[in-house]
Amino acid sequence: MAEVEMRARRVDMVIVGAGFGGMYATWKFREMGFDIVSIEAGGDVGGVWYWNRYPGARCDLLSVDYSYGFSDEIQQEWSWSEQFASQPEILAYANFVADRLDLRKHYCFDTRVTNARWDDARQLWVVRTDRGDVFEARFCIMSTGPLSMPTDPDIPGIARFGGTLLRAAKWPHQAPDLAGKRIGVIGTGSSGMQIIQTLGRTDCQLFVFQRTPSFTLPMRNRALDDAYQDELKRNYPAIRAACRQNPTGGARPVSTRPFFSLPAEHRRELMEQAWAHGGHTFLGIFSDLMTNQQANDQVADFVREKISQTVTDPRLAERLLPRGYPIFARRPCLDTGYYETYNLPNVHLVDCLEDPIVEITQTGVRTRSGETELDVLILATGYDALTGAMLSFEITGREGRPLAGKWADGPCSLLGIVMEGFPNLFMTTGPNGPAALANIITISENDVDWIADLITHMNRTGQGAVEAGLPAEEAWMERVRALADNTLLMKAKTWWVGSNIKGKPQGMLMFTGGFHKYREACEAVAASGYGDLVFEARAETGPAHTPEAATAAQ
Ligand code: N01
Repeated sequence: MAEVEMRARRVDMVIVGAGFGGMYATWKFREMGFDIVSIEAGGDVGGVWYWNRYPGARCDLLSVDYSYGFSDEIQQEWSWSEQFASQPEILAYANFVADRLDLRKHYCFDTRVTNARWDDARQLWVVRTDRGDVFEARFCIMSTGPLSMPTDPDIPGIARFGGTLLRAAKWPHQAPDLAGKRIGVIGTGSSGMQIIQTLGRTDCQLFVFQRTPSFTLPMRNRALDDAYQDELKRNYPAIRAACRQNPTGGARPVSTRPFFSLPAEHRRELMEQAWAHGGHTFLGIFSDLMTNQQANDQVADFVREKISQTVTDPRLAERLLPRGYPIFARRPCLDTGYYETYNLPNVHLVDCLEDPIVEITQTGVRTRSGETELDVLILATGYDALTGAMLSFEITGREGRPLAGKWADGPCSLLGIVMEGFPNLFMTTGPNGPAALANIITISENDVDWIADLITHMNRTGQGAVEAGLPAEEAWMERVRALADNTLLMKAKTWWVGSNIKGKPQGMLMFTGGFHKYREACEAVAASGYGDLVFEARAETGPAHTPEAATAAQ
């Protein structure tokens, strides 16, 4: 042990992740003068967009919103070609940012953190990787992403499959040749739907294994012309400011109008307009869709009516109708002709509620009624969300306390950023923050900036360590729970509440009060002089002071 520690490289900060959070943290702390090392399991930048190269992968947030606002040079130099960007374009954007800001030189790619241990006496983290590196760092930033730990379904026999097994979240870089093949897709969440609507229109026989039908709304994507781009670039400061005031961290309209405050015809007209307009417009036309069950039912009925009108075979349409949970209580998908795909003769729905999957065989998928032979099987079965990445390696806090123990009944933190018992460890877009419920890039910028201000405060006041105070952490967790309990969100089984993973503690994993309220909460902690946090003065034996530039370069 002592021998390994001898080879440790001392840095100011370890940053884990090269998604949008990790990249921004890498830039921010580099500019502040920190000696940093950033670690990423993938071979390059991009995070989830590096891995998710499946056919049809696309972001369902507006590309203008889903982009960095911290650098005017970047937002002026980059142009989005579509309203909702495709995965290749988002990955190209991540690469453009990495090149433009010269971020790659800070990264160890193809490297996984295996262990992070807090050393109380020396006030630093000892971080080990699967390549045998040991880093000692005063601060550790976990930008590990809310959706970065894909899961296989608990179906027996996956390893037995003799055809090509593909995972949406780990798609091969060399696109597989799927032409003329018999392809099965398990999973009809956002990933599965995008794959189905894309592959269904190609030369193949597509078998969709659907357990829970999801609600989806038309995306109505479009190209962005030059005039629009120019207008956008002129208005970026106002757009970014609006995003920071918005519950979604994007520029989506928000309504204060309760559903039943309008007459039925007017409500219908608004829903028709939202349907025709596309995107998430629907979520912005009434204020109480997630708190009023009757209002939610009526909107769900409207969407079900649209599905029935689109799918020509009424029996098939019936099977595609989402039921049994409130609309928008599972992540709403945005599609391009998803339901129309089922009118194609080569697309076949296997209803796994009626005919459950029994096992994967060497040659296909066996359901109760028989086997479907396949050349290719695609798993689009989701993620161990929010906590999966953080618990995939050992994190040990004060007095040898493991994170897995602290989170045994579900994740807890203050603001999704800091935790009691884990000093100088910070998360961006962590559990108990808005994470996947709002624009991840807006949240990342907020979180990294907040951490940077806190570290500046520590350096100015001679503090060596900081963690969340237990009362403040408990109060935040109570707020997270109470907010979710007051909505319809708890009425659906979804990864939002951990119900997709066997044995995972159940409970809303995110702050549901909206990004704007979350940002206000972050600002309030800072404005109070960080009264909710517990500081410890720098120990004699602690790491050398971070460079003066660290407090000056902001
Ligand atoms: O995963 P999911 P995802 N037998 O968990 C099914 C983001 N995202 O990767 O619901 C049969 O939503 C499961 O069925 P059920 C976005 O935030 C964004 O699609 O458990 N089926 C479900 O249908 C999204 O919410 C974008 O009954 C089984 C599916 O697998 C999040 O990522 C694009 C099964 C999992 O759906 C996750 O989406 C893609 C079994 N044993 C992803 N086990 C965009 O921006 C699981 N399933 C557009």
